[in-house]
Amino acid sequence: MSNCRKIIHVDMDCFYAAVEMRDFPEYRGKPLAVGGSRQTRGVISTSNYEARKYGVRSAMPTQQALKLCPHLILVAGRMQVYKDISKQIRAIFQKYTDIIEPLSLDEAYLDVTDCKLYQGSATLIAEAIRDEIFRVTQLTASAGVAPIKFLAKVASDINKPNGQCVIPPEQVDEFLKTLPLRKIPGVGKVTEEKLLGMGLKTCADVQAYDRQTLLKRFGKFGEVIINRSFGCDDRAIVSHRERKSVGVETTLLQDIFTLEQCQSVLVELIDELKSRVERNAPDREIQKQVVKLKFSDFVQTTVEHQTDSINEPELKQLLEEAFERGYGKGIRLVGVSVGLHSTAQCESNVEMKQLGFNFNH
Ligand code: TTP
Ligand code: MG
Repeated sequence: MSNCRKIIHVDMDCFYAAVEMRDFPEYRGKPLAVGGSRQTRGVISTSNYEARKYGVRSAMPTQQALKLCPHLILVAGRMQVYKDISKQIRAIFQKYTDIIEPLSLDEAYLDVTDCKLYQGSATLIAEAIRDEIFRVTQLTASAGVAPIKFLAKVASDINKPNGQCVIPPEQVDEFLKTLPLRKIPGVGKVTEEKLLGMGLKTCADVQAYDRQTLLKRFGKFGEVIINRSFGCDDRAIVSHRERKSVGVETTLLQDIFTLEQCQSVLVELIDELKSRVERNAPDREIQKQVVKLKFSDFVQTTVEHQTDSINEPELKQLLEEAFERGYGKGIRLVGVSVGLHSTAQCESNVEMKQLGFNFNH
């Protein structure tokens, strides 16, 4: 049973909006939203609590938000600032545990089962983390503490903003009894309505319901609903090993022999590299770019330099240097990649020495 785990879910309060209020005092106390403009058919990313009183919510079209709250202050948002704060927060988490699963810029699961600080009290650890987040960022966070992953997430919402809620193992059953099924992650409006149509509102209702009927009606997701309703969620906290590089390479159908041919392959690869970085590491900072060539005799070489962006003219220079190392040999593979800064580096660069490269993908 997973009941001995100690999971904390930390979630910043109205994150983007809170950052804007921190940096622009004139917004404080007034309804504020971060989002795209009405003219560009934008949507709201988030709103502060004053705006939420008017019903302004994340993902709502800006036009509708302005109807609900005509004096709403709308700002475009500053993604880079939010990403930087996200890094500061993660550096704080890392002082307490290595087992961290970020869900978004402002939210993460932490497994503190083995954390020895505060006599191992997850409640005190959560408080310490929230205090430190506030000290470092002047922003408030809320936390949920529970022996089960999804309940930690449910709990972090309960005393928002700037609060926390603890569901100790002995209170899990009691808590589940009244927990609305809508609170189970993945149960949206549509599923909720189907469940209500079957007379099922809370986890206790599902516990008492015929299992087979639920499985027939909802398939695999039915099993998730049943498991969660009984308080089962053995999913581990997935702390991704941090990606240190993003790359793309191609083995050519036939060896090529001229620099110009290599350059045109490189240009295509650069496009693909850009979209891979955009997809797989949008919030990461580039540390260096690397060109790799493999010659017809399978000897390979790499040339790299420090940079903070993907730069085609510079990559062409690196390619030229690598090409010259072949002394006329054919080229069978061209690759290009970027090395990424560690997100944990924050002010100190202690982790940078670990930035190694593995080209044997
Ligand atoms: P959330 O944690 O869902 O929301 P929040 O932090 O703004 O408010 P809460 O106090 O309820 O936690 O999302 C974190 C940030 O992610 C949010 O500030 C903006 C962004 N976001 C979007 O851009 N679009 C969305 O639809 C949602 C839900 C969030
Ligand atoms: Mg949040």
